[in-house]
Amino acid sequence: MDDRTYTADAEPGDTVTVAGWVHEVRDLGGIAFLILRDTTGKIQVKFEVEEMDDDLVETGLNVHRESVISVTGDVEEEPRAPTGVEVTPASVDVISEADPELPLDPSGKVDAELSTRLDNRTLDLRKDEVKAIFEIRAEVLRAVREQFRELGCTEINTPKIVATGTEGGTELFPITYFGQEAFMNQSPQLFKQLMVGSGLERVFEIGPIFRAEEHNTPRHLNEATSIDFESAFADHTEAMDACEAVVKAAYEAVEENCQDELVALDLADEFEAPEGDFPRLTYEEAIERINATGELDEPLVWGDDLPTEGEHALGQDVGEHYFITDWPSEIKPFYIMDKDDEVSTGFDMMHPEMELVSGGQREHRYDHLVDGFEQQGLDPEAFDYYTKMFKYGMPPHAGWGLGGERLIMTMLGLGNIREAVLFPRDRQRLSP
Ligand code: ATP
Ligand code: AMO
Repeated sequence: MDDRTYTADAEPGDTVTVAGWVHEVRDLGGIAFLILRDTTGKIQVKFEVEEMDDDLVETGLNVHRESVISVTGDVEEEPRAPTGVEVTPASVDVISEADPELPLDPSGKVDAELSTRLDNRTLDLRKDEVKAIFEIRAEVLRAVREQFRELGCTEINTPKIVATGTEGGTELFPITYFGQEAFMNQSPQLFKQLMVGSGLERVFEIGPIFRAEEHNTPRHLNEATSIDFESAFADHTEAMDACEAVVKAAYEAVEENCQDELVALDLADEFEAPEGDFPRLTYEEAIERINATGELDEPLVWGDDLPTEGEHALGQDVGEHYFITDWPSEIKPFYIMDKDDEVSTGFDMMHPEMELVSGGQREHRYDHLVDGFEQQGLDPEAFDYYTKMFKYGMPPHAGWGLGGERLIMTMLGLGNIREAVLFPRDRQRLSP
């Protein structure tokens, strides 16, 4: 529709054609108002029942909510209208009539369960506060890409159908690949490492990861978006610096460019980009601080993974984003470089509510890498496509993976990670 005007651009004195959804019809007897909504906002359309053509009034007042219509008419100033202007229609065209029985109310006056909302995402995203999440998500990804560019990274895309897993502790989704066993990729881990040995040196990828998590939790998805970084000639501290820069850039971009969306989410007053360096605690300090909170029944000992309640207690104690460094080697994956017999270069970056990032310096020495596979009960032969490249000149390197939805979820204080995905995949949900 070339001749269409967005509602936000309709100025008094203009003759416009506005098109969008019927948000609401209010019939006050002699006068009636139709509120038309498009992606830029809403505009009032006024029907003076006695003075206007009967067909026009009938069309305008009988159209069901959420139908798609276009209205042509003159724009006038009207201080009592929600946006200060209104359209007096010369014609109304019903383009796509909506069923009067809506599965959910896009005006938000009637609350709907999350599952009803996810089943009807198209209608759900007509709400300003839901649309705002995805506008912010897009801004975060834009800002993250820009920050990676400033860090000198090249964007890569790696395969999602693979022959082996990498992340122990979470299950793989098996698929059949021309009669051969294959899996949906859990992480671009091995491929991004292969690339830092290739001459690209510093890479990032934003793409889906697939994890057959058994449980339904508010912070796990079966298909998530991983933001991955990997750099040659870097150690874990440089990887942490890059991680901090990327997370801060995301917050700063939202603060700067998404004020309308923050208002829609009722977050404009409280939203703050993190300032200052993220504290860096060692694993040992972390478990001591968790134990000191007295929140756990059993105190943690060296080698324990941090349980969810422990992460939460520590998050409350620290009160801002922070890193946990110097994890025990035994609970970090085979590809993480050890500092000594017990301690690794692995790190996690935490939001007070949950883990956002895992990373570390990588083992780039062929013999150590192959030994590491064996120690974790993995068959090095199956990973030959990966390990063999470590025989032909692999620089020291480090990197991390950041959960995209967890970043959005924690940034906006969403209670459920599914709020940050258009069409989430979980135990119960395979469509839409
Ligand atoms: P990892 O980082 O170890 O590869 P992950 O990203 O799933 O796995 P988190 O989600 O941060 O790790 O998990 C932290 C803690 O949350 C775990 O130690 C465990 O206690 C708990 N947890 C992890 N997965 C689940 C799950 N599917 N259901 C319930 N609790 C879980
Ligand atoms: P890890 O398994 O810790 O590390 O994953 C990195 C980050 O990805 C997010 N994440 C998830 N988000 C939602 N649902 C899930 N099921 C899910 N699983 C993971 C989390 C997590 O912190 N290869 C390493 C990264 C690296 O070392 O570069 C890895 O995948 O925010």
